[in-house]
Amino acid sequence: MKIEILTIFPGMLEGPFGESMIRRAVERGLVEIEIIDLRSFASGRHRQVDDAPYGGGRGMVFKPEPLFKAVETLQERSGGSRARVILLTPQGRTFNQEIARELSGEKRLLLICGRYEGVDERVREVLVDDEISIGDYILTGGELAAAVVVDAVVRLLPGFLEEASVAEESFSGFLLEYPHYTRPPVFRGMAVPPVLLSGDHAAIARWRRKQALLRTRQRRPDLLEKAALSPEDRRLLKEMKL
Ligand code: 9D3
Repeated sequence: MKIEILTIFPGMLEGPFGESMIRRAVERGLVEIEIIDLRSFASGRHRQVDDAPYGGGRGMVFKPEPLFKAVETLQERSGGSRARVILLTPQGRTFNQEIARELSGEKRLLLICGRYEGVDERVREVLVDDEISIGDYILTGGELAAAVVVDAVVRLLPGFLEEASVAEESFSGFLLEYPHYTRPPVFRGMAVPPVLLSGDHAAIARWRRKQALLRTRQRRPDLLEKAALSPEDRRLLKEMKL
């Protein structure tokens, strides 16, 4: 996969991709990530990318020319394949694992990081395939949102995770995790649940499933409705309601 990211603040993205697991994925050739300064497509002495909104009002709006030039240049430069163009904006559909999965199937993504009050509407109409928000809170721009999207998508690329863990993730739907423990067996008087030390793998699996179900019901009942529950799961939950 190739991911291109258009931004007026390239420095905000270099950190997240120059570290950790995403960097490993780049080094292993699973993905190529290119951060492109939108200003390099702006003309004039000031390389202006934004301007005041027609009709008045606060703030600034991304001008159409640099974005058209950038997107058209990037699309044409890799002849043949066309990138899916995604605008990061508070007005987009809310990002989730299903969207991450959908995007992980693309050959090329071109992410545009919004800023200010937004982009000229003609950009949205002509250039953009998809608009994504990462949630209902206000950021200063789309850069961190782009980093979130890239992180979630790249870890789904073939070869990043063990195939088994990806399959497990999609199978379990979205239960919250069971509680985890590691050594020591007693820490400041707090003991690890004995079943985890029992060596009885079936009993451990049952205990973990039950904890995951209870935790999900308590904290995120909305997720429980979408989860694939077995008859045994439903029995456990019913039992724990009494
Ligand atoms: C003045 C009204 N604001 C809408 C609530 C306008 C506005 C706020 C924040 C316009 C742009 C921004 C910058 N945010 C993003 O570009 C952004 C974002 C976000 O703020 N939250 C969640 N996801 C995203 S994706 C891009």
